[in-house]
Amino acid sequence: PETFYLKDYKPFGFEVEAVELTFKLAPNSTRVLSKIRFSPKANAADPRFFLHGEALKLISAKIDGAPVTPELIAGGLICDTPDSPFTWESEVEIDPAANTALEGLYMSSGMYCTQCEAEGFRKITYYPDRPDVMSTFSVRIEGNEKVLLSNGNPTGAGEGWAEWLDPWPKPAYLFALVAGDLVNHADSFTTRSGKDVELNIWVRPGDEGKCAFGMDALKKSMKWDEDVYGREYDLDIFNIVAVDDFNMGAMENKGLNIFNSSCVLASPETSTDANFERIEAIIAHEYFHNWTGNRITCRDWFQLCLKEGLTVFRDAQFTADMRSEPVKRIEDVIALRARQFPEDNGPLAHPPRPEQFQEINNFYTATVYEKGAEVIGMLKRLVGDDNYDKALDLYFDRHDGQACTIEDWLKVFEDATGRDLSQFKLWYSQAGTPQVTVSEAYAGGTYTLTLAQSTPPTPGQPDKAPRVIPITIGLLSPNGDEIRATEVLELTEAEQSFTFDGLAAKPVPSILREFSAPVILKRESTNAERAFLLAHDTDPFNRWEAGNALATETRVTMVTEGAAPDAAYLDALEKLVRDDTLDPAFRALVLSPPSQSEIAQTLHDRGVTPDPQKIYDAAETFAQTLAQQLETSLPRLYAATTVDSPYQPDAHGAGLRALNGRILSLLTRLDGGEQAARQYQAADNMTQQYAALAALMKAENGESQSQAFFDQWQNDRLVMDKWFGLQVACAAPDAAAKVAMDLTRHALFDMKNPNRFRAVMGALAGNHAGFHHKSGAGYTLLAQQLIALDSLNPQTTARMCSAFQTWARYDSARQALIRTELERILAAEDLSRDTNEMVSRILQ
Ligand code: HT7
Ligand code: ZN
Repeated sequence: PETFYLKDYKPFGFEVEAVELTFKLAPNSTRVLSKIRFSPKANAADPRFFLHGEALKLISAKIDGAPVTPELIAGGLICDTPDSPFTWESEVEIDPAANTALEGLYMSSGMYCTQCEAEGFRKITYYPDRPDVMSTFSVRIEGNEKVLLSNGNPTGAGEGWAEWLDPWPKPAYLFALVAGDLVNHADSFTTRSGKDVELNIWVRPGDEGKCAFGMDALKKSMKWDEDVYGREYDLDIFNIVAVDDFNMGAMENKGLNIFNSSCVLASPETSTDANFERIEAIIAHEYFHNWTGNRITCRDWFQLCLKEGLTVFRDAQFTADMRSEPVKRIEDVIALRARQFPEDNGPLAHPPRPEQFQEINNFYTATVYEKGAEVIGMLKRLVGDDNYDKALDLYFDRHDGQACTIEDWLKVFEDATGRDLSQFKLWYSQAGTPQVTVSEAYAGGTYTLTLAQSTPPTPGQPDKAPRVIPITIGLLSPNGDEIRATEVLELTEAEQSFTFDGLAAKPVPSILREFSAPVILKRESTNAERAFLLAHDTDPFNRWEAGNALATETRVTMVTEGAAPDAAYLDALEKLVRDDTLDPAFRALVLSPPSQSEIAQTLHDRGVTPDPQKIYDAAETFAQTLAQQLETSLPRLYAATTVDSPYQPDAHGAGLRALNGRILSLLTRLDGGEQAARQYQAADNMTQQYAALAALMKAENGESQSQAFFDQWQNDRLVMDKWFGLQVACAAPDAAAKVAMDLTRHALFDMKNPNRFRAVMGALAGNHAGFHHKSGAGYTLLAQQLIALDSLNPQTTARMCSAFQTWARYDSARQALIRTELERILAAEDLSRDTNEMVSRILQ
């Protein structure tokens, strides 16, 4: 397969002045007519008239009205063209009903919909399908469906047709079309300059009652972007459509966002608090793309983190403002460590701005998104909040309507602040998670902190240069008072010392407050010091971090030495969980153990080969011991955290329910599920119903409730995804693969639906001890399923291959089993480019 390189970028040789598209919809034979005005650029680096096209049946082509016969080549066509501006016309036929890859124009539950990012538009018509080619689009849709939607503003409609005009020049990846018998939840928003915007969420009939929360989130996002970034919406209408079959979460098509129904539909009865929080964040994310992604887009796909990192950063700020800043930060760091750190420290490591790819869909990664956002967080911390605001204003002023690069982005910060960012830029080009080693000295009232940074080699990058790392720090006195408030140290050398004078005693440092940089901090510490920080640190993130470190150390000694759970840690947890002055959401997070996969990574980092079964046993023993220690207080805590008032998906209620759920799971270890069964019976919302079912299933005492759940929800796809996933997630290590396999044979299992496939196979990969069971049954099942899915949906297949990325952590027997399965995938007939690239990289 061809490899594409950042260094090879050449602009397209033609300007595209305007695009006119006509769609004549038919499930197996949709006709797409295009009329495009091109003008050749003077001195073009690449003067070829090459239009991308895939899986298209060319019916006719004309230039300036005269028929032409273009040469069809791999990936598109080339054609001789005049030297002056000309009009290109083509007619192609496509087959949306046969499109199971869910890229281009496809059908989902009887409706037509599109997904064009990154390179799906070329499956709709011949076009320069690259983000630096921007044009206005006018679209006519002919079809019998009740609702016919495209980007921009509506310009006319009649029986069986509708027309749309998007006046804002955009790349083809932002094109969208939806046609179906849909119903809408309508509302409106008045922008700060007084413009009325019509808002709609379009859904399948029956789902109207699940739109109110999403609509409210949309209006909050519109207001927030005006208040915080000064960004106003720029069309007369904003449409959101919910689609059942979708490869990712949602897509920011201009004026017509398309959502995986799991990321927009919500009701108290069918959605958990976590679902509500995620929906709010994704609606905000897609809306924020209107400026960071659509009005200012990417020059090429190597620059993907320009729009994704920034937009993730913006949606995180939004969630922090809507909910709790520390809780959001802790949640994000948990996710970063669970998804991005393994990527950055394994065979799939790549910089936030990769320099080569075979299939760009494989680079919609945690590194591009989440590390991309972390890099922006560091930049903001280094330049300060006011300078960040100045730089962003300059970015919008200078680059509106353009397709930009990371260089453009950094230049704006340099111009706005006068700061040289050449060293900072390494964050965009170097892969791998830096390790920062801390050593300390104290003498004569002066405390000296020495920080040393190094980044392990990653594929293609054996050596790394030191980066600029903002390290936040505060100092506590031995009695727990904060004696130095948070300040930012700029680590720029391989090793650097910082001094703090005038101290009466050796302080306790609180380092990397708010997780100021995506690094691994290495510092000798003791459980006593961690417990001290858990009790006294004024920075909530580092308080949680101290608890997390204690939890990790306890697990590690349980696994490696067969030790009992650390008594001091159990005491600290007990104190914390009973402390009603603390935010319940925070207490729930402190009570949540580090993932078993994370413990496996920690062991590996310390030179110990992780045994997934031992890690599982340690987790079970710890939870059982904690439950026993809390025995007398659990019923009271359970009662005190039970929310009796009518369900509201607000942050406070969600925090209480999260804590209540943790307590219920501990209680279930002692009462065998009595309380959980009562909660299941009484629950009037999905959060409590699901928490009770999960506790019961974990205790292997939930068969009747699982059946009842199925009976109640079998017609609700999204709730059924929960049912499928939960059974695999709760299965014991020796049973998980079998449970998952049986579910793939269930009448409601549908491999073509990515949500359902992920519910089962994603849960298997997430059941650490089950997936890595020594029998290898988990590996075999996943490989079989991925091979079967690849011919239908390469994008989802390739993404799920990352379940194997941590294989080098494990013992040689497991490594051999995984290698066999990866080689089996590679040998599959007609393997997609997507999956081939992923598996080859994992095996390298
Ligand atoms: N910009 C979008 C990324 C995307 C995508 C979305 C849905 C289906 C396939 C997709 N490929 C790429 C989503 C986002 O980051 O907002
Ligand atoms: Zn995005």
